[in-house]
Amino acid sequence: MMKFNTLCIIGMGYIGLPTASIFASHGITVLGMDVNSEIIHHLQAGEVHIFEPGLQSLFQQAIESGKLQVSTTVAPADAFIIAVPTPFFDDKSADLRYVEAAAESIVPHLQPGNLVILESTSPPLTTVDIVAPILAKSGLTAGKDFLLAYSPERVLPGRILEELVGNARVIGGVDRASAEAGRDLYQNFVQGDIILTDATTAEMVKLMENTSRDINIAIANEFSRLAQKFGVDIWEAIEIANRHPRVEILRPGIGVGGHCISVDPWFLVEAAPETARLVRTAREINDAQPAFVVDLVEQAAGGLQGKTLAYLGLAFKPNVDDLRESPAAELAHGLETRGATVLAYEPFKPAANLPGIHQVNTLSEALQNADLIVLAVAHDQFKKLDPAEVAKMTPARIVFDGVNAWDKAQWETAGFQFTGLARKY
Ligand code: SAJ
Repeated sequence: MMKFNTLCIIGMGYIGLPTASIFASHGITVLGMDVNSEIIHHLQAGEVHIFEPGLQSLFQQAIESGKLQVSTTVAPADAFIIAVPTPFFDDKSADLRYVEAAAESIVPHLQPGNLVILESTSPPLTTVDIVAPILAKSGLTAGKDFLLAYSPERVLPGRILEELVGNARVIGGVDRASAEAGRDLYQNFVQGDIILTDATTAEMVKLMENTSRDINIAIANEFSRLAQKFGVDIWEAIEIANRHPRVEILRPGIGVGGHCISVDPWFLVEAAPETARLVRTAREINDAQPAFVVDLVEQAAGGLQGKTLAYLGLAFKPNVDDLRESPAAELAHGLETRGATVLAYEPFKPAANLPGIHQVNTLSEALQNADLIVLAVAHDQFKKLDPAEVAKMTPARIVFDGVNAWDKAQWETAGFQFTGLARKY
């Protein structure tokens, strides 16, 4: 079994930072590196720059124990993990510049026997066709002089720390020794099964997981449009259908966001456009969902021109602070484009500075002059709102629940007209 004493993790974001903190808390000396000096500055001051339950205290302990340090430069280590973002360009092709830059930054430090792991979600063949050749600039060959593997991260934002430890982990090596070395590294903290395979299979597995979820949400969203057309309450229909032992329809909503599910399927479409047809269609359906919901809100409001909306939530899903690819932000834009003044309240990120979106700091600021209340994200604190209390804070008497988080009867009792996504009124 290989022993790793030192580890350098490149990218201190949603994956790299929790991973660095966990490794450090298991006795490994970790250097967390990020090219963004502002992030490193915050971390050096002991402040975690993202919201994830339990992360701030785990990070602090790791720093105080001396096992975790952060820096803007890479340093030699027994193993390197690349955990940088893989966004896409306007044409939906994968933007691998961060992955390439991270691999380049390892080159001067790479020593025989080191292990390099790519965690960033990437199109099939990235590890062997892109990362391995860059690392070869060191004069060392992957699978011969050093070990190289792909290990996708599959944690759910909001539950990252539990899932990092508990989830099954896939490690795909460029050869068997690389996969086994990866297992030896992650075994330091992973309690779930560790499954070894080759690098390209591991890349494909990750994309298949998120793509299948995207497709399942797309059918739920399409059902919501059909239900709207036929005057059926989609939530009632799904509940009944899901009593079938082999049916499990997911939740329709205002769209699909985040940095994973709304991005990853494009990597398959881009790699094989003629073949990945269902994948593309599902993406298009989910991307069009905010526009569909704009029409519903417009109907509920009796026109949007000149209306003021108390708009609750901008995050891409409940109880996270992540606004990347957020359908809630897109819906807000769409409503403004139709002439509404949208006062958006996002408790997890009160000052996100999204272009064109007017954010307010408190719920009451959003509510005080509103004509209509729109629930865009089912944060716990919004779910818990008491309609009778809300009624005292606003002149609005119509609510639109885009995510089926509120109880219709309660809002009606409090004097509101209740509308929502594919609801029967
Ligand atoms: N959503 C719906 N309806 C649903 C479920 C989700 O509209 O029934 C929406 C959410 O509101 C959100 C988007 O889909 O906008 C994605 O949310 P999510 O909770 O399904 O997934 P993510 O993006 O937070 O995390 C996913 C997870 N992948 C799978 O469940 C297959 C996670 O395990 C991955 O680690 C993560 O992507 C990633 O990093 O790839």
